[in-house]
Amino acid sequence: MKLRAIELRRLAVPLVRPFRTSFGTQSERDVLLVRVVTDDGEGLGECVALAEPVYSSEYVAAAQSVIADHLAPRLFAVRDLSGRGVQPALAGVIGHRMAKAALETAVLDAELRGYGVSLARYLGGVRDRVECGVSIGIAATIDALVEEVSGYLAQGYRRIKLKIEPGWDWEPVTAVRAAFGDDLMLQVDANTAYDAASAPRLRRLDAFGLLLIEQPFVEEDIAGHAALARSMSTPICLDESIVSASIAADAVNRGACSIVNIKAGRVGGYIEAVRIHDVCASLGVPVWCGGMLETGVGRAPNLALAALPNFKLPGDTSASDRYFAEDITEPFVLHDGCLKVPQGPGIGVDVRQDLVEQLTTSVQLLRA
Ligand code: NPG
Repeated sequence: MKLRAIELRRLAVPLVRPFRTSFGTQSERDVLLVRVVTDDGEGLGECVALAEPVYSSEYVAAAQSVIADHLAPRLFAVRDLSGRGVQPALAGVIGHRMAKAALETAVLDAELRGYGVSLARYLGGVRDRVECGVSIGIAATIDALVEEVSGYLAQGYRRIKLKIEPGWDWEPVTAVRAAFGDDLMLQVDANTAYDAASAPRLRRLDAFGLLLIEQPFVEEDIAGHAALARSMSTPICLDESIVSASIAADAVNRGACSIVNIKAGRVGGYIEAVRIHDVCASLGVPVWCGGMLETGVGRAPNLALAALPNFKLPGDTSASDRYFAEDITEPFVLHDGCLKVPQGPGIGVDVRQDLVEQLTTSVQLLRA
């Protein structure tokens, strides 16, 4: 395939409810859609970078800028481009994995649409529906949290993830266990909000039989996570720390985690995500699919990834209505706690162009 043009489109998509984590509150999604135009057809990807560099160093304006100035020219220079060729072509640029992932997804989408093959099949998916959990932000009060959890359980979500931070950990977990019992699949996510001094507080969470505690410490602190893992019965799961398959293998081998959250955006794309899946499978470490409040364009490939065999725990792959009043694709709807894996060619979804136009805040066109 020869790449002819790339369209970078920013959308402002309101969230149905603000999402508060240890690093701030999101009430609108600043979405960057990447559309590639090739001589064999078009493809689409969504960049998961947030508006501000608070989850990682990437943010959406920087992703747009690095694509326009540094990544696009490298892809335009490739004579015969394929999805698998994107990561090697961009290897000279350090980092910027979310920007690279969006490009790789769009190129894969174009390529697979040409073959008539779904991304799920291409990546090695083995199931046609995946079990879904839901990630619940820090609430204003314990009562509001319990009500929110109750609403999602009524919809059928199979597991609950609570965002925690110092001062919002023991109490919300106690309240949710008291309200919904010990059988509820429950896990917590700290988004790096703790340090070694707070380890005793984290160890108290062992009383609750949680599925896992996600990313308690800062991303670089593999040794700290290993020490914490040795001192707690709750499994440690890493998210922000795991940016490649080699780091995943290293973290597991050093005992820093026994479960891995995979987000294709965080690791530079779906090809690297599959490598992480595979290395974790070979080490006996289960994985699950994270989320970054994606629209349907980003949700569809996440579901394709989550169809792989070592995705053993429900993901943060919630239905469209958990995030948006109206999704920019056909909505993903929960059936019996599961979402269907798209089976159409490429990412398997198309955008509602009228709605996309309404939500668009800017469009930038790059040409070969
Ligand atoms: O359901 O897509 C989702 C969100 C899941 O909690 C979630 N994501 O750190 O994993 C994370 C977190 C996050 C995403 C936090 C975006 C803040 C913004």
